[in-house]
Amino acid sequence: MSIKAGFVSIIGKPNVGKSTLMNTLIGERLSIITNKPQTTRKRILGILTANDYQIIFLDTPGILNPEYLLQERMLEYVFQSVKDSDVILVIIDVDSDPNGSKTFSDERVKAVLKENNTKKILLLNKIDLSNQPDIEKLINQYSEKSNFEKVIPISAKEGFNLENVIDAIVELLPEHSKYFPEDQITDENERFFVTEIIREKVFERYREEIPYSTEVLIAEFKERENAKDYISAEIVVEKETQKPIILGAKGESIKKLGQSAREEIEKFLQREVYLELRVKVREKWRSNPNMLKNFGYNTENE
Ligand SMILES: Nc1nc2c(ncn2[C@@H]2O[C@H](COP(=O)(O)OP(=O)(O)O)[C@@H](O)[C@H]2O)c(=O)[nH]1
Ligand SMILES: [Mg+2]
Repeated sequence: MSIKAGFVSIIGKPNVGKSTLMNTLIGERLSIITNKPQTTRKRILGILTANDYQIIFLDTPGILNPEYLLQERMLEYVFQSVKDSDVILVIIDVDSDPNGSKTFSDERVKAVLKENNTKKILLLNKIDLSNQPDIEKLINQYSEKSNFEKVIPISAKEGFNLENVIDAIVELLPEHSKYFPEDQITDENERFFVTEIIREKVFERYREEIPYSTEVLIAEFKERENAKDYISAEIVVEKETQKPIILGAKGESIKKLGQSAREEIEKFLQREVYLELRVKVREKWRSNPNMLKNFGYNTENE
């Protein structure tokens, strides 16, 4: 039997539902999802294996104009993913822009796709929030003038029409043996997902600049005999003034953060853990090349 396999990047502006789509397709919460833009910072891999195909999805950070070095690194992940792909899924959010035209003419998205001959599929997401005539208009509009192989309306959140997305991808993939073992769903380790879960809770709990100024590092991750796993994580912020905000009055905020993160981590790891959180200040880490490197924001040419 011939097998098709390949890499498929998911790209689009912030908040259109890229991470939701990958998680729904893989059936695991690999990528963090919030109602705030720019939560995904690196590219996250999700592997979907069936008898006759293997699709390796690359969830990427939202495309925007970088304002600091971290965002430049994030954009580099998008370019790299697109370069490595056999198929590109471009997502737009039909709810935030019923005309669609403005969303897609976004210069940044165009720049990423420019001079790229990879086959592309356009996904019109969040159709659960839109009405039928609007969606049909959009489909017609894009089918006519674009160079997409297919235009597919979906709801990533509700799982609507995703079989069609899979079929369309498989059709475009090259014949190739599987890249990963059948039971593997990602390439990152438990530590990475623990930091992502804590970051997600930071996004849910704090406002404005705080989540964007925060990085999470694992200081210690110990499996213990006759005791729960011990995880000690550092919440790194950019300024002294952000520290008391994370802590909250009498440490109430960080305590709640720790509780909700621990519950989610336990669900993900399917075992109980003891989670300790500390706050550290690393002045302007988002603009510091060395710190970014230490925090794992590597670029391909380093
Ligand atoms: N109603 C609805 N909301 C969605 C859908 N897909 C994603 N969302 C929501 O849109 C927000 C952004 O989703 P996320 O996956 O983090 O977007 P990303 O920034 O592109 O990765 C979250 O609040 C999601 O719950 C959808 O199909 N329908
Ligand atoms: Mg995302």
